[in-house]
Amino acid sequence: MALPGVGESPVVMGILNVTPDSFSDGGRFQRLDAALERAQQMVDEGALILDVGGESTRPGAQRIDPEVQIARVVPVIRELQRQLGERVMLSIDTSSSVVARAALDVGATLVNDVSAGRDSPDMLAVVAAHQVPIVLMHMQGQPETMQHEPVYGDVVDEVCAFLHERVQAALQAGIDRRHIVVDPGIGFGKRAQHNLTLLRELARIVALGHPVLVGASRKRFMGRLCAETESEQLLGATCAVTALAVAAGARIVRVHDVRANRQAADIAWALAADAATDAAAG
Ligand code: PMM
Repeated sequence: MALPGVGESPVVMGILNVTPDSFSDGGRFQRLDAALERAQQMVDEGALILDVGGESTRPGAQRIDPEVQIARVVPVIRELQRQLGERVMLSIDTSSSVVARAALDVGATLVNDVSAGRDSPDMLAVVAAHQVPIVLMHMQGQPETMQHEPVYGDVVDEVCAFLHERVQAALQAGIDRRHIVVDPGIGFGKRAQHNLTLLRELARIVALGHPVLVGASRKRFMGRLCAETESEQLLGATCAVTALAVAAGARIVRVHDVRANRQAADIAWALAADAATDAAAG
């Protein structure tokens, strides 16, 4: 399994949070068999990447010791590699290089680091040594406090400059250019207006020249916009963002509800391809 190339259809990354406090899974997938069943379902629904995380990064969440994260994710990734490793990429969602290394050792094939390699000094070197892709995400602050008054001059400029700097750091550490994915970090130290501006101007992030991942699934700012208090009721909002993000050039969408978002991505992709055909013909 490889990352989607230029001109290839967008990829759905299914979220498999193995945390007791995940706001969207409610800790239901803590047990190994339940996690495996959920993973199989997401693959059947069209996920080509599974993102396994043992630490919640929702606003206000406490950091979890690497040992605890490892105890949560390693058995799941080992078994997923055995059962589904031929069909999907297995992503480890962590900013700890210790956890990343443990996950890579049992078969993870991608690292999703919400700190973009800043939390662990050797994260980029670990990823380079394993020759796997990495997602570099923008976040202002830390999950504990990031929603306390986030401030930007021009949010798109600042996110682009940050991602550019982290891409350079990854390249310097020896990570292959084709292995770098960038992510504006929807909801990470951003007000609703910042998230909207980033989504509206996503093309500027796409122009950085790396596949762009968007993770908006069930995020709080959408609940506020749609007057919806339950995160599990945000499927329509999530699909709308998926379609718009794919239309703007996003290559990977990170979601809880794979089937519906797969459909939204497919429609947006088909429309974009149709427009490209029309433009070429006329
Ligand atoms: N969001 C969450 C966790 N990990 N990783 C990336 N790359 N992008 C995101 O937007 C992102 C992430 C928080 O959402 P969750 O608690 O529902 O998993």
